[in-house]
Amino acid sequence: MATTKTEPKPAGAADSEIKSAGKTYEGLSREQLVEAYRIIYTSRRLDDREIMLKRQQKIFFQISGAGHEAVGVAAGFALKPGYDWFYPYYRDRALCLALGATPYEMLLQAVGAAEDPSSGGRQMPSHWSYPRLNVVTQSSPTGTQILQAVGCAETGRYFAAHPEAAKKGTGDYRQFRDVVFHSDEVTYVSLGDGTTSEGEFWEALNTASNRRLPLVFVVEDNEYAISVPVEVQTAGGNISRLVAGFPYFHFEEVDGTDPVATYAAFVRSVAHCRAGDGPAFIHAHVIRPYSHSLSDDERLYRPDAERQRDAQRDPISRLQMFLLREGVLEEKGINLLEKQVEDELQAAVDRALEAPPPTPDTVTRYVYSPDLDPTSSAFETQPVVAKAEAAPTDGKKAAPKTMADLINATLRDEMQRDERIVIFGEDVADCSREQYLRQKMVKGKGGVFKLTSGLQCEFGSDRVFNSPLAEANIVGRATGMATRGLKPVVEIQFFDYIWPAMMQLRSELPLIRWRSNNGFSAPAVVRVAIGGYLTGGAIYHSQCGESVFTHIPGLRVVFPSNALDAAGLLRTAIRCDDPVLFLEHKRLYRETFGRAPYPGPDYMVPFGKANILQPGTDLTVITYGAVVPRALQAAQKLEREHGVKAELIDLRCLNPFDWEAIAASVRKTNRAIVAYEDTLSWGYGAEIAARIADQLFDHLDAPVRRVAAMDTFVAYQPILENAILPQTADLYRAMKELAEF
Ligand SMILES: Cc1ncc(C[n+]2csc(CCOP(=O)(O)OP(=O)(O)O)c2C)c(N)n1
Ligand SMILES: [Mg+2]
Repeated sequence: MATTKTEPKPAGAADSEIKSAGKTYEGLSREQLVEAYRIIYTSRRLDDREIMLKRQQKIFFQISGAGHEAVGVAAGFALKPGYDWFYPYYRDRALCLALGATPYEMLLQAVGAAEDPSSGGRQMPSHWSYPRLNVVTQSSPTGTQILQAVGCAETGRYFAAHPEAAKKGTGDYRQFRDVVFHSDEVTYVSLGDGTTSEGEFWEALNTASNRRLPLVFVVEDNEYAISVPVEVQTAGGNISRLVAGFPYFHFEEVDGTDPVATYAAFVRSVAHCRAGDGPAFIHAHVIRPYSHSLSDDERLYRPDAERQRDAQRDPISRLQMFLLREGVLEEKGINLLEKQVEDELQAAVDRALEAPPPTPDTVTRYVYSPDLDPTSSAFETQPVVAKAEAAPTDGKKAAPKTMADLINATLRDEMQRDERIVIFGEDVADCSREQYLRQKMVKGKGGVFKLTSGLQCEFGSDRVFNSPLAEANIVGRATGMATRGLKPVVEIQFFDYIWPAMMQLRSELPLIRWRSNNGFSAPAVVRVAIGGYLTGGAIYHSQCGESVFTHIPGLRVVFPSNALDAAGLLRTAIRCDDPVLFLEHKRLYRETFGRAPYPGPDYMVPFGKANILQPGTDLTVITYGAVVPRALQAAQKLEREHGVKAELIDLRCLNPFDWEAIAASVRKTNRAIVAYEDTLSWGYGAEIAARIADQLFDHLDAPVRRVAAMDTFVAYQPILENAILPQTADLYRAMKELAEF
């Protein structure tokens, strides 16, 4: 940042520049000030160009960074592209330009070109993603980037403490995940004033503070969220006042239309973060000289007088005046610079308009990893049962393990094998107050179902730890971590409480790869305890709802019914390169059904391969999860009593699912039932039934039936619970009727 007198004089520099060469402005040299003006001006004029293109219907959307440019330039100068990490929002055009993105690259996104480096024509303009600069793919839901930035900041710290973990591994996702980190790296995240109303913002502040993360929060306060003014969003109208109580923060409140003052605020904030003292919060007061976007007309809710008042603080005219006043540039120099920018932009627009669009045959590319296919035979291994367990010397066979045991063992084995795995969630640690464990005062908890028991004690508190009671926090941070090469295996305590994380699960985690055109990816594992049949679980500890998640492209959804499958599928989930929702039925955790000996540390089951639990010829039952043992009982009774042989298919994996196995079976039996625990209507079975009707119509001798829960909630009283959830008797009845049809 230091000025050197030997640097060439910028084009059009004033003569007085020679006299004051070497003078700096809060550390910014005169050359940097000229550069700042070039970027700010480029940013604004690029917005103007896009607005024109939109009006000519040559691009399809526009949202500007107008009025916010000085903040972007200040941040870009204070931070290092390709070294620090960036979670900007749509107004950060000037930041991205300052970091090294080009106007041409931005225009490629505006026209939706195949070569658009941010998304390959998949996202709207101003949804920044530049892997080479460490600018991480951004989306449209306001505020989802903030918790991911927390995870990103945590990752840099983790790798600094575990440098070995950053090395490439073999036989799993690590082959395709190069890790770069710096022990003093800083993460930048920005948002608008309106977005401070999102709960995830507060969750992020809390964790950043609690963990003293090197994370700079930047609130770009233009006093409006579309038409809603700041005093409606923020109690008292000033966000700085509300956040002031968070410990370890460095706080700045600054006029964000003044690049020099804003730069100084960034320099102090970044120094605080780099030194490891904690996060920083910069509240930058900016203006919004244009409407929210081209779909908005601000004259409907802002009077002229207010807009004129804002215009007085326009960062372009302010910096222009400053340069003239300080003698950095004369009018001639400014005109020359502006002309250069206009010429460059014209050339960039002309080129971008010629750029070919993506072809429709590419649309499914990068929904999942192109590198590692979890359905492939690479993920198919045989169980290796230790001799001592199979044929012990004392003659007594070791007791087979429960699903809970084998999930715990798989987590342990994988953590041993892969130092990039971190586990967090509510209550998953043995004991957050480590001293109690050290002094052997307590045994430790390790999860409300004890699935993570002993892992903190074995692998340390930076690899297994409790999260706050906030599900978006868990999934958002995991997404940020996975984007940078860690393998978070997080736990949602009850499926019933997954919904606060829904925005992250629906719109972020599974989309990172597709929306960035494979620029980034986030192969995290989210383990969730799901399901009913608990006798007293009631509404809020018994829910299913898996079809909500199988409806999300990009997310693998797994639902094992027995201990061995749980171990094999969880290992595949951890080693694969896609995000996975791993559903664990609470009722099956310790069930006698489906116990198995420990299958060894490399046992894997590929995704999308069903298990034919029982072969049959008369009808096909397609099911999964806790309905599997119930369907098995019903099928056995039916065979005993009526000689009907039902073929029982345990899907094991719901997305992808094993259509081949279903089709082969229905072609043989000509009758099909889809049985699942979730409510009947619009459930997982609807898709399977529709496909059978659509593609196997000629093979059917009877209508496709479904057996599922009633379309209501699971009640507390066991009499009601039994009536609501599908029971063995219901399955038996349906199977018998179908066989007789
Ligand atoms: C979760 C969510 N809700 C609503 C929207 C629609 N929306 C887009 S931008 C915006 C206003 C954002 O205001 P602010 O955070 O102040 O940022 P600014 O646009 O003013 O820079 C809204 C409501 C959205 N994108 N995401
Ligand atoms: Mg705003």
